Amino acid sequence: MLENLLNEQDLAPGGQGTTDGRSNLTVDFGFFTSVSVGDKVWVDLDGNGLQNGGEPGVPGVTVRIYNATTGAEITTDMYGNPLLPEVTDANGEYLFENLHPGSYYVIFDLNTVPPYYTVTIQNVDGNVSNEDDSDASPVNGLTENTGYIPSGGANLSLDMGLQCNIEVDAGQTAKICSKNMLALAQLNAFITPASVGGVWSTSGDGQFVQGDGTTIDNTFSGAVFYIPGPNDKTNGSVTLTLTSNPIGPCLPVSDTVVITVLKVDCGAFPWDGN
Ligand SMILES: [Ca+2]
Ligand SMILES: [Ca+2]
Ligand SMILES: [Ca+2]
Ligand SMILES: [Ca+2]
Repeated sequence: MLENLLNEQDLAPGGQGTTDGRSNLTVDFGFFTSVSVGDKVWVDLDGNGLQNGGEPGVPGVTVRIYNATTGAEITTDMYGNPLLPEVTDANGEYLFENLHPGSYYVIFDLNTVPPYYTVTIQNVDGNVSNEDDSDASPVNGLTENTGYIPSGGANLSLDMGLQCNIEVDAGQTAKICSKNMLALAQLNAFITPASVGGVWSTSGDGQFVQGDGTTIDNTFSGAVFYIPGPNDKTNGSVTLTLTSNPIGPCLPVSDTVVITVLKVDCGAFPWDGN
């Protein structure tokens, strides 16, 4: 890489000394001061596409940097040392250092973003130098270009905002007879992504149990049946609520489903509609 640093046209014939007799080490000998590109992945809790107070950083996101002119990924720094992809730190920050002056873009590796996030709105500011807006494409994590960063400069504007994206659906209404258990599978409830997990709760006095019909378990992954309680039978219905687990800065999300509890013993006599 050294040959790239020594810009031949800035050297006198033979490569000795300078053409104008005045020494400008920065230009004449290519001793550029390096430039930097960064610097943040954060949770855009209010979804406005900008970094606001109290919005935390997201660690563990891989970022790669590219030459905006050639489209080539940058894999060595200006000193010829290997330049590895950055991974955002505990504060959600990354920084590529020791780069040649030039124009760059980065690609945030969306495969390294936790599945309960989606990328927030892009470029609400529209200004390439805005250090607080999100520049990443929600489709592929690609940012805009920095524009030319001169020797000694830095562009810390290439950021990506993420929004919590957890969907909870408690499923479809159902009817059960008072002495029967409700098979929760028939509700077709879901939490997306499933890895977030969640818990069931009831407005009544019944219990969630595992597949053995007796072991109490209100987790979404563990509960198989709902057994209506005395009040559920008296009321004739009960509301079940499915709530996602809190994860990172993402708040729990809930949905409800109403279960009709028929005041009949289905096994004893036909239901008369009351
Ligand atoms: Ca925000
Ligand atoms: Ca921008
Ligand atoms: Ca920034
Ligand atoms: Ca920005």
